[in-house]
Amino acid sequence: MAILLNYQGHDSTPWAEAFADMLPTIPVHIYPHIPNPLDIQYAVVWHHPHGDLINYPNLKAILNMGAGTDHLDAETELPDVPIVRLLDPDVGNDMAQYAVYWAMHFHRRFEDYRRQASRAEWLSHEVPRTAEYRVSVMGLGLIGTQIARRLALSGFKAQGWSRTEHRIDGVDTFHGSSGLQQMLSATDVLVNCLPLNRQTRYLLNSETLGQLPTGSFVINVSRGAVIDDDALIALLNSGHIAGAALDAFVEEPLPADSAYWRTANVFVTPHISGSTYAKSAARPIADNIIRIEQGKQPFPIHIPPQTT
Ligand code: OXD
Repeated sequence: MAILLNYQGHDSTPWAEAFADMLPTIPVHIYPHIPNPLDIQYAVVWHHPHGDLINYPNLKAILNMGAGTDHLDAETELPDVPIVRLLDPDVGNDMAQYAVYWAMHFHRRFEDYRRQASRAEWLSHEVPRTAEYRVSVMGLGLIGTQIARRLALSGFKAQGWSRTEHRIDGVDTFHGSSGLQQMLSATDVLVNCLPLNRQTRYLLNSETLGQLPTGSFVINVSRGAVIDDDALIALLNSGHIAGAALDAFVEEPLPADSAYWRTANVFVTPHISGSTYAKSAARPIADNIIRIEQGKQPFPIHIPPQTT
């Protein structure tokens, strides 16, 4: 038995060390150095080359090294084994901090104070009470829920939307298409936390983003293609949307000629809202391998969209 470790574009060493520590009896083979594909029972992957996973006939599970599964969902052929998403509370914690940071930045007008400071200008602005400032999370999966709870704990009027009904203590929740419209029209800051799939691609377009009140803000911590970039840029340029903090893009790295780099009040960050550290993230993956070896269900299992 062996683990295939394929962390494309990143350093695999800390992961191999963490697994050697947590699962000392299972050898770890770092892609593409796989002495014998028949040995591979667990594929721990991030952005593996498409088609590679069918090369391991004894595979028992695919363990994704991230929360987003869009790369796996885009596969035309996958072995018939469970796909397990990464659920690392440290990643969710960082993403929640990112959302709270930008919600505060927009609510308290810190950008205005930064500009004023450059002119030595002492001028205060009135802002809505924090408890009335409506910060809405789209997507109430495990991470979205963690973000919505943190926004509520930070004193904001936290709201959340999902396709089906969810209840979260301290968060006003909405669902379905009428719920979406209801929430968007009563939002000061929208936080996109939706996974990318057929239903969510460009869900935030000129119609839906246009339902946000004038002067609202957008934060994107999930995937670029949930947002129609042309629509968001047009709404930013017209002043309907007052600013955006964007951490995910259709093409990454964001190309130098992207209009986002040059649009006023757009803050681009390079997909860092929730960094994944081997020290914390290897633990839930190792625990899932142990669970499967004990004949138990791993968690959380991902159901690819084409089978739903
Ligand atoms: C993830 C990511 O999905 O880093 O985990 O984007």
